[in-house]
Amino acid sequence: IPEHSLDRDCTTLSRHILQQLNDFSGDAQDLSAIMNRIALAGKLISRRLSRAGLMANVLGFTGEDNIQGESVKKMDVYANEVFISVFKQSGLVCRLASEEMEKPYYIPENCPIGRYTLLYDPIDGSSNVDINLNVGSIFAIRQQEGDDLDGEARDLLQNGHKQVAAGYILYGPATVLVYTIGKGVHSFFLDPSLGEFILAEENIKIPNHGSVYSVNEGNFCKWDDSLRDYVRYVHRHDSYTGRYSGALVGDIHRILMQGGVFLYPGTKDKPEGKLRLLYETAPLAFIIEQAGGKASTGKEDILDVIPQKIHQRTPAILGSCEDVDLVKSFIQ
Ligand code: AHM
Ligand code: MG
Repeated sequence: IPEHSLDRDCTTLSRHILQQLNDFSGDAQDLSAIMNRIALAGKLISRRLSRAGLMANVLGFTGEDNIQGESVKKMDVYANEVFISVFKQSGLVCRLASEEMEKPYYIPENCPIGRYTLLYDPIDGSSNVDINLNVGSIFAIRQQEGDDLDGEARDLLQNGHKQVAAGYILYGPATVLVYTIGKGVHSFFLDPSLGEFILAEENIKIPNHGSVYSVNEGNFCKWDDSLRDYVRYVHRHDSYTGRYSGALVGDIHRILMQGGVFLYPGTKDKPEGKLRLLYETAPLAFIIEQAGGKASTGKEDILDVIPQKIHQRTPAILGSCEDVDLVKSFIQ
């Protein structure tokens, strides 16, 4: 086999990150190792999801509520723990903060040497699990600042520009991992026979405009007039089509590849909307901006928002530049 064909067909995730960083310094090695662990978590979750209907203890609820007041599914618990366990003894990540845990989890054997923190939503769109539709995991990596002696993780209360890497794993018909380390956006497909994520597309660029708008119109009556006017505008124009799956990762992936806009606005009773800044909107904003799109709360760029608390929510408008600007023109 000629060497170049191997290069083309088999660029693995870890190799890609090292190439991207173009050096073999400690930081680059660390980042590559962290991404490898995230990929391992993705493989484990993907494997479990693919056996959902065949194995006991995969589908359904645990009977408990999480810190967000939402019913916890067995897959939420499993996936949350998978991310913790892949980082045990890695020496890299001392803290993990997730949507499912009230406070960050500290891995004793990695603290304080592990200077990175993983922020993640283990299963995004968990209402889709029981009906065998796509779900995802979302992640971001930040570098720890200060010693966090009191375990309050206050250094996480900074804006999204502090993310050194971010991405998501989409568990669809195939499992896809999309990541950025601030040098473009790249996608990888999981080859189950190799157990490796293989490069699919480098430097993905989101189209400047797309026909899709993705929003839960069931909330129409709870929105501000400005947003209702936007949706009425879209209804009047033939060139738009609605797509909403109930799983953010899938909806964002469609928009990243084909253009359009995803919205989860605030409502009258919940002005901050539903989506969490540190685990959902900031990582996805990093991806969308790196792909040449825009990510806004309606008032400011999502990446500029400084959270007051780790589980903070923000309204979200993400997607193609033209389409995000159109939504904003109604809001302002
Ligand atoms: P989850 O992480 O608890 O599953 O919640 C986030 C999900 C997103 O994936 C999706 O876009 C949204 O919640 C759907 O919410 P709604 O049913 O209110 O439209
Ligand atoms: Mg979520």
